[in-house]
Amino acid sequence: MKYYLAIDIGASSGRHILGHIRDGKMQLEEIYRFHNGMSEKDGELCWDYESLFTEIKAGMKKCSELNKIPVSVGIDTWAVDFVLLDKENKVLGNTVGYRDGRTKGMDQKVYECISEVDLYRRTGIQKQIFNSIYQLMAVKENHPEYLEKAETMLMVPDYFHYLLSGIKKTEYTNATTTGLVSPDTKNWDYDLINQLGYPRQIFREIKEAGSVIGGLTEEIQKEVGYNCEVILPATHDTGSAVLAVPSNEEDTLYISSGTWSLMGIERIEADCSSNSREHNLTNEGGYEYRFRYLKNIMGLWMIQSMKKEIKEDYSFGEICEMASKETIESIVDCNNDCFLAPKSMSEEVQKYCLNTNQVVPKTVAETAAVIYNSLAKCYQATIEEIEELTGRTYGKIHVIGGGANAEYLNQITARDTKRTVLAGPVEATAIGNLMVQMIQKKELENLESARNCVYESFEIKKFDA
Ligand code: LFR
Repeated sequence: MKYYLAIDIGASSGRHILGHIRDGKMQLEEIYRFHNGMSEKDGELCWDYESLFTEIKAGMKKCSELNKIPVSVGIDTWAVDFVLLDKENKVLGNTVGYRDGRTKGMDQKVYECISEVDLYRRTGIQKQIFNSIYQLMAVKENHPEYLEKAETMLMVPDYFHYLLSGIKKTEYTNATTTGLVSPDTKNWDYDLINQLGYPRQIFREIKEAGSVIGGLTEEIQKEVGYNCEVILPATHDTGSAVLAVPSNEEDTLYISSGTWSLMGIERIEADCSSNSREHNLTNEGGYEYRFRYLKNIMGLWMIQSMKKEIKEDYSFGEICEMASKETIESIVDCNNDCFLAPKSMSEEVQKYCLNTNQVVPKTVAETAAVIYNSLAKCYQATIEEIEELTGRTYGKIHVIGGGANAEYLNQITARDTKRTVLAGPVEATAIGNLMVQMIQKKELENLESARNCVYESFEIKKFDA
């Protein structure tokens, strides 16, 4: 049996999933799971990459214990965050995460170098205040010495791949989320980088998803008990997840539902028009240079944050079930920046309802109901925008990722959008990560047959409009 290892790290947890193909179907085995989150350090919201890497190795060791040694391993994480390494390959400064407030006002600093309109025309990346382009501006403003000392900038999964293999490469799909890559050349936009005054030598060679970058270093081999290849998956988690949409139809609409809800379609060409910019749609780079034309919607982060604040230990399933019994009709704008990193999510939702003269939710169930209903409304508005921008119509919505388990949200999404919702697979990100490794190793023929394999292998639930 040939095993492949996907390490998928999301904003709230990470997991090691071993995959193999048996009788034409993909089989998954979750062998390790660990917690993740940002915490405050010196007043900044930071990730803890050291402890994440310890977890990465611990999960890899598990393969030895199980005697299931993978042929290859690939890591995906959320996007936009990076490390700057000095000449000794040490991380410069705090490992600040994208929800930190350091990017406040950095958009204006960027627009002093290039206008917002020109920036979108060149990169096709929607404005999100946390994009790496604005984070780098924050470093330039507050810690210019880090940029002076930096030899390398690596995105988070690239950094972990480097720690595993000793090789520094930048994977394409995640690189595009920096807002510094050209959708035409698929390479760093060095003119833009110069215009912004960022040191161009720190940006490493970009490699396509599916590239083999090497084996494990000797030190790592000793620690985990084996050697295997390191293959770049689509290292941006959304890039991996969207590969696992179980459809080869032309007009396929998806929501990659987890901490964020990423709603959109796949395209061959990027749309960098002003119309597209005004609707704040993005053109993220994908596997085989396809583009994910999508919108970031705040997503289940709102539920996750609320869950952390309450004393009761409800599961996500219970919260969803409780919300389904409520009748409150208040709606918040999920994409309002006030929900990005509030001190208290429940209070922020209440404040929003109060300020907009709507019924204020008081209980956990009511607050969850407001959040779920607001998400469904936002999905409805987003479909309309995408249909208008593409001139196509979409009859179904594929919901993939952890959020595909949220039954009530699936039901109201079908109700509000008047579209059939097809929910699953839940482990889309790990599956997409595995698909790229398996295609590279010729276990699967190509993306089309891999998507057929996903369709055959995993449960997909249908919710009628
Ligand atoms: C989802 C995701 C989104 C990205 C956001 C921040 O996990 O990767 O695609 O916009 O996190 O990195």
